Amino acid sequence: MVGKPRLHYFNARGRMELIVWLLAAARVKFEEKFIDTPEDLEKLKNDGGLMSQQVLVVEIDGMKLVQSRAILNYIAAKHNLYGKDIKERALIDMYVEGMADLNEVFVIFTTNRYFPTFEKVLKSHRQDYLVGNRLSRADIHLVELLYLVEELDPNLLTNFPLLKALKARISNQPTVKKFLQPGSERKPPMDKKCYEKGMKIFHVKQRAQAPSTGRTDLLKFSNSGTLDLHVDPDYCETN
Ligand SMILES: N[C@@H](CCC(=O)N[C@@H](CS)C(=O)NCC(=O)O)C(=O)O
Repeated sequence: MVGKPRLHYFNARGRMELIVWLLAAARVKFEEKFIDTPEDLEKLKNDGGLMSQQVLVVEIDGMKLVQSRAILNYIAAKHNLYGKDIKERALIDMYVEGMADLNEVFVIFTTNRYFPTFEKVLKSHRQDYLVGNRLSRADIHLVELLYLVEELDPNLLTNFPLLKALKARISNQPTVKKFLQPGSERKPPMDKKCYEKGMKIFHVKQRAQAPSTGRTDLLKFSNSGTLDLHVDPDYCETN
């Protein structure tokens, strides 16, 4: 019998968070092996199986998969969260790619360009989900982002009633509801301590200048030490 998927990453949201959301929504139990030190990362690299010496890694169904998008595709296809045919899949891919863009840009851009787009999609068909009137990875991805954006500013969804309704609907699905309870594998926003630990593990150099499209220039810590915006995974610029 094939065991539970095993997720290797450091103990933070980063690139793994969406995979964790998707597995939880699909009611899949999994194990997490956290990379806590630079030595843990070295060990993973030396064990082989890392295509380009980068993590994350997910051991699943006898495979060692890397590349977060490939992993998300696999999980979505396996658990029926990827549309009923290739046309629905194309729509899901289109939305998911939009959401990936959305992850890379500033909040103001997000609310001005992308939120109206998804609000319009929901308005156009008046269905409960983005595609095919049933839950797909696109809904999970969008709701994860809505939570993230609301952490930054609870008012950002004010003008998007259908997005808010989607968020409430998905959050009420039993699997997601459970995942949103304290004590689940869902990670908290990154704080300064966690950020610095990640920098150390991945030998990341802080960029003096924020990239024009990245979110790193918004990496400000509040007095409580909480990050105002989560770290753009592409921020990992190694020595
Ligand atoms: N496209 C890859 C990117 C993976 C990636 O950039 N991983 C970073 C951590 S966030 C890493 O492994 N950095 C260490 C290194 O490059 O040596 C994915 O989506 O999984």
